[in-house]
Amino acid sequence: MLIREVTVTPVAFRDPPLLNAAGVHEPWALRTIVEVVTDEGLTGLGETYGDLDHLGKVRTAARALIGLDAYHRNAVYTAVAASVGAEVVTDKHGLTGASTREKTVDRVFSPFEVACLDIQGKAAGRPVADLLGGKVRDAVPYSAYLFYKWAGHPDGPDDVFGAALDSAGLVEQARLLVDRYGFRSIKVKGGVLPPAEEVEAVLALREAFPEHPLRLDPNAAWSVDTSIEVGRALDGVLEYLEDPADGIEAMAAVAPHVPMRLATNMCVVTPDHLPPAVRQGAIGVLLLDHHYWGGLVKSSHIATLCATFGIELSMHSNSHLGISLAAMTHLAAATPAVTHACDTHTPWQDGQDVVAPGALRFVDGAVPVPDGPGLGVELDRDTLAVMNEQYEKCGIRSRDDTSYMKRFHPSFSARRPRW
Ligand code: GKR
Ligand code: MG
Repeated sequence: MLIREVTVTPVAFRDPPLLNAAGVHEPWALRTIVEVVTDEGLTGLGETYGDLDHLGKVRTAARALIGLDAYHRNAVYTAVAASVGAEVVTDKHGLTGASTREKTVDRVFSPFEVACLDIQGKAAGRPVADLLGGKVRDAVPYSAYLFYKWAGHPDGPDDVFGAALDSAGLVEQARLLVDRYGFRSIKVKGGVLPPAEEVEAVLALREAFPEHPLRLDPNAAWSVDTSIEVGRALDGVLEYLEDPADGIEAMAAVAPHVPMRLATNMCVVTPDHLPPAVRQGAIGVLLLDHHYWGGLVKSSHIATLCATFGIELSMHSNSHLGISLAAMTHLAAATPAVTHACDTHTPWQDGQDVVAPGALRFVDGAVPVPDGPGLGVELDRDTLAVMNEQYEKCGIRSRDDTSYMKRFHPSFSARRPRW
């Protein structure tokens, strides 16, 4: 099953002004859609980041894959690694931690690996979850991912979600997402307001949603002392506290002094980070993300490794489209150790998608695993063309929440720790 053609298409879709420790989301979010076509006429889909440096690497790697066998993950990885070279690509926003060469290669490899698995599944007439060991759950629970946000982008109209700039706003936003999607757990993106106000918001959510597990993620905006103070103030309230402080050492300094597990998608983001994190007891939950952990198979191996060391698993997300949601769902469905509801930004896309409608839906806050062959989703080519045109016109080439925030609040600083 030889790879005959690879198409790489950057896309842009509307994104609301979601606030975080790095700044605020720009009006357009970027992604890259990968299509791998084989000599037998099967097409596999993958989705990855849209930042220009990364896109360049994905395009170069695509050319290196022609003629390889879609079943030969190792050969595909080797070809991607050779095409990436020694350069290390880091995100401007810094919300997924430091980069290394391995993480750079893993990020470029991921969409091709997913596309090859999609092809293998289509060839076998089996869903991708079957290629990962078979599903252990029929539907994957996701969390309502709350953000403080402005009512709309300063240069545009208000969006359908409205503003959320205090506890009452967040509770209202939670109601909207829980009513619309049926989510059964809630995540708050913190690191935006002074920690005492974020504690108050979490307590307000606890009162409004007494049964929903809650988690708070300030993206390392706090010092060790602040992290301990917040952790203690939320004793018995949080399922886990995500990335309160910056880096393995700081997390290890916080962990023994707070009552809940610490989770991360920032201080452990590549295999090199696991040994020191385990040795120092820095984390109790890892948020997997196949987009930077080298695809679905490697993520599933990392999950097994984490379980060995008593580290629980959840899943991280950035703004994404349906190919990623399908891949995340197959991975979580086939990974028994993922015991926490996964994160997704899907609601914030408000229906925009490159995937044809019907294959993905939320039922009681969970996405039923698509049971068609491969990922079980198909491209909507008209929407792909529209989103590619949006990319060409939008002028954004790399996600830069900090510069966008500074246009409106010049004194804003994304320094860590901020509090
Ligand atoms: O979309 O603003 C965002 C999030 O802050 C995202 O970029 C983070 O990487 O969701 C992520 C997280 O859990 O840290
Ligand atoms: Mg996080």
